Amino acid sequence: MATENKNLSVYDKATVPDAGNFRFGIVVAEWNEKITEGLYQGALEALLDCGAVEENIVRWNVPGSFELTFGCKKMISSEKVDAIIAIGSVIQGETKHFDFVCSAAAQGIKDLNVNTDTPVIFCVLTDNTLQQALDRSGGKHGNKGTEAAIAAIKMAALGT
Ligand code: DLZ
Repeated sequence: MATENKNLSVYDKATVPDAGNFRFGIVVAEWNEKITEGLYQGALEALLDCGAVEENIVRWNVPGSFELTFGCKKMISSEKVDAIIAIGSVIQGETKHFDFVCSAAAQGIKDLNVNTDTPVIFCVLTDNTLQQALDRSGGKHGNKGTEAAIAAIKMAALGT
């Protein structure tokens, strides 16, 4: 199904493992704060809806999406979490920064998934406009944070 036709907030709870036994990390980039806070709320609500306990959800902030990899890496080494959701929003501007930040975040998070035993979910919106980001962080296309939370629960449960 094409991304623009998919509502990111829709999930079938019957297919999601109980999140009650897991501890989750959420690393949130402060750039484009309105968007990343919307993503965070979507992720938090879905984790709680699927049985996660609030005390078992730890949140850290980092300045921008470029710093998500380091934030997640430090969280893996200092907090005992079963899965991490990396939240960011990169919006195309006038400069080539967009390409560098997107590719650094994607590559960095991919590397963590290859090199560590803690799954890190890529909840980074990469949009051309602010409106597209709003549409996917609690707007007309739902919330990518919700989708990321369901992925985090499924990955935490993998192999248990
Ligand atoms: C510098 C920058 C720019 C231009 N755009 C974004 C963005 O759209 N989203 C985002 O999360 N971060 C952006 N940043 C900041 C970088 O991620 C990073 O925080 C700085 O370059 C400092 O390393």
